[in-house]
Amino acid sequence: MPADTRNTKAATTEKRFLAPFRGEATWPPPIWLMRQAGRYLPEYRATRAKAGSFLKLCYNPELAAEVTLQPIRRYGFDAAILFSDILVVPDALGQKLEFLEGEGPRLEPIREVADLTRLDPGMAEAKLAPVIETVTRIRQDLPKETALIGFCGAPWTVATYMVEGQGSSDQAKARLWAYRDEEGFGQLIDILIDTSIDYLSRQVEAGADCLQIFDTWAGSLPDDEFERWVIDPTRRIREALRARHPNIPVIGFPRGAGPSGTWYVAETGVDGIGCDTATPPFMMSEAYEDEDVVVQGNLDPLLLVAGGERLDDRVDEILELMEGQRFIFNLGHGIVPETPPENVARLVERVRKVGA
Ligand code: 1CP
Repeated sequence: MPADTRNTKAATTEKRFLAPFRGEATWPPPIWLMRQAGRYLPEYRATRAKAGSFLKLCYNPELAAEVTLQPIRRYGFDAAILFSDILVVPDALGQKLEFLEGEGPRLEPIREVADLTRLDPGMAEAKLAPVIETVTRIRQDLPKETALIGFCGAPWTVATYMVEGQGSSDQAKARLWAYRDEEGFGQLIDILIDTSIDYLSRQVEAGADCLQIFDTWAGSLPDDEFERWVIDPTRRIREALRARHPNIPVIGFPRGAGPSGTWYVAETGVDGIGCDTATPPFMMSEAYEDEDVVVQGNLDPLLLVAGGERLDDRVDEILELMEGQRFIFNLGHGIVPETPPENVARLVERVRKVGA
């Protein structure tokens, strides 16, 4: 669809993706997908093989920029997301990270306050320099109508990997440390808050237009702990970024937060709320109406594997539900490697057809 047939409000902003953050319910909604660069794309697999390993790919500015741009070339999403991983932050702090083929990340666990001496926050800026260089390169090569999203993991979620030493289903070791030694665990969270503020600021200075904070394991905490380890750190990051870069919107993704999502939005001051797959329709369309926030979400990534009419029907339902609101179409979690690339094309085409 040529740009001049889009609604006039959208045409007033150069990057359609940013329109909802300026108060415009632009339609069709902007679209990007979490993990839009990844193993489901053959060109990603080829570039990753060239890099040698996933982590080497993350630290190679030329190749990381290339995989960031691949889904933009293929699908013309309204936003690109920096190709990296939330776990480069612990790696940069000095906690050795590896990705085992087919198994996921492994870190030398940090289990108590004494282990924090193994971290060296002073090293982080230099170690993350290649990621910032990636942002600079993406910015140079990205079409000017495409926004660039920078990101980091939220302190709570990153801490769960640092404490477990790998992914886990219940984040029990981090939760237990936080109960047994709130002050000590708080020191780890403080290090992550400070490092994340600097890291995100530098992504903005290198060209990011928007930031997303991934709190994948926000849903494992009861309310007091949710406030202490999810809301409070995110609010501190949000406030510090506002002071440094007042016009850069921040999207929070507190996966699994359920009804606490509205509390999270009200207290953290995020500009956008990423809704997970389980967020019910009434919450998507009504719960955030009184908050000054852009809603993003929440198609089930498995519908993108299934494809066909089930996919089409659900896409239509989400679009009908959210029409007239400040909305960004996305998945409720990341694309899975089994996704047929043609189903992604089908989704993008269907979203772009509404209101055309
Ligand atoms: O084999 C491969 O090529 C590695 C697969 C992969 C990819 C493509 C991993 C390993 N990370 C990524 C990229 C990635 N990770 C991005 C890139 C931008 C994008 O296209 O979206 C982003 C934003 C992330 C963020 C990330 N990493 C999160 C938060 C979001 C989420 O998915 O919940 C988390 C929890 C991670 C950790 C991680 N990285 C990779 C794996 C397999 C995991 C999960 C580990 C586990 O819990 O078991």
